[in-house]
Amino acid sequence: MANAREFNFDGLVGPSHNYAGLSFGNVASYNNVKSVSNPKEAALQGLAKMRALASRGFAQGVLPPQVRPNFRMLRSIGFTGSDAEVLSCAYKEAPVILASAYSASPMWTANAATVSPSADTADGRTHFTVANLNNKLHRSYEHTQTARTLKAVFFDERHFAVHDALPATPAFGDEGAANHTRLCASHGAPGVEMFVYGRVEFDPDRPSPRRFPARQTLEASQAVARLHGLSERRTVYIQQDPDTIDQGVFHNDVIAVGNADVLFYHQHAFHHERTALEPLRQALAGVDTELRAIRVNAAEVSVADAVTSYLFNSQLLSKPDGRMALVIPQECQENAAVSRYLQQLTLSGGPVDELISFDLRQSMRNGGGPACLRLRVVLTDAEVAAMHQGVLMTEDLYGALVSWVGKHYRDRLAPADLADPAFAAEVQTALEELSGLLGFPDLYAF
Ligand code: SUG
Repeated sequence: MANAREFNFDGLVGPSHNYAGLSFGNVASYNNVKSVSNPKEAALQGLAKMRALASRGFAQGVLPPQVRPNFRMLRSIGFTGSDAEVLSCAYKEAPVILASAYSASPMWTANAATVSPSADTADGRTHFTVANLNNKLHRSYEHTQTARTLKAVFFDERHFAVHDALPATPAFGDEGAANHTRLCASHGAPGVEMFVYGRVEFDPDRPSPRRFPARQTLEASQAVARLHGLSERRTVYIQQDPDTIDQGVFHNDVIAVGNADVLFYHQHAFHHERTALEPLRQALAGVDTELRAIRVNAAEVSVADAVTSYLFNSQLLSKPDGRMALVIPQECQENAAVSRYLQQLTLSGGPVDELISFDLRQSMRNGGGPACLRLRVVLTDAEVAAMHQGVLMTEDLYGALVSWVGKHYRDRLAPADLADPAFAAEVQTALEELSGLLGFPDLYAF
């Protein structure tokens, strides 16, 4: 078994981070519509998390933001003339669509792709399928640049396969790693890949949410497993509880997180909870692993508290001593039920013995917690050596990115600022400089 480590690739928050209420079904996004954002603070909060975890010895990388605004999208729906004219007409006629063209949503890299490490795949390569994110306009065009970025980072086809997004149609709604968890004895060993879906396109008898959309389909999850060459015995599909989606749990990573042999989840995470995890237990038995389940009862933490605190959108990280740290947003400590629960969790003698808390308020106000901000990629030493090195987090890179943010980012962005052509030019200048900084001259197709 090869020596392998889990890397977390966090999305660097882009200069146009704003609150536009674009994600129906995501309570925070909806509640903060049109409030003034602070892109500089957002980027620095994200970088502080990356740096703190890297300095603790957790393997950490960064994925760059995308070009904004998306003029191609705006022109494709009939806005014409100079760039300045496109912006001003879009602002007057369709401000929500303009905000969509400016969204910094690629920061939530848990939605960039689904990743299967080489220990799990038929051809022994690490496979990525870029998520189509077709449920929301502002996320539906991320995949083009995401594929370009992942192909640039994981360019060596002897080790990596980056698949383009699935067909962008409701049957294949795919939100990437936010609905995928890998359980295993250790990161380098063959694992069981658990796909969690919200609905089934071709089975009308299956329950689905009534109020909010289910973004991930079973058909999409199965397609990803096929593309990656996963073994049937080590792949399980579990349905999310539709009532929980209707309470604002728009991705499974808002209600469950797994790491190694531990699954930390809420009582109401899965449909038919009593039997839902049986296939997972059985598949794990096939790799001589027993599931360590940490089930949180609704009486201890309600679904509403889980949604406001983002308790389960935490990162569960293995430490060298075999114990685990839970990386939480500070909102968890501000919620009485959740902070009580967490205190008892760390003292219980179970796998989690440490909490690491971050202020990620800017991202949280759009419904993005610590786990949304990162894409996990398990890599062997040979694979690490074969990837682009410029995205690995070091003190030098951290320092360079902090100065870059300081130079280019605004500390206040209101909806009307999106109509200003000077702002569009500022974003472009910033990204041109960033691609040099990360050692990627052709990262963007401006
Ligand atoms: O897709 N919010 C994102 C949050 C993604 C969270 N990711 C995970 N759970 N893995 C979404 O709903 C809000 C943008 C706005 O409203 O301006 C937004 O896209």
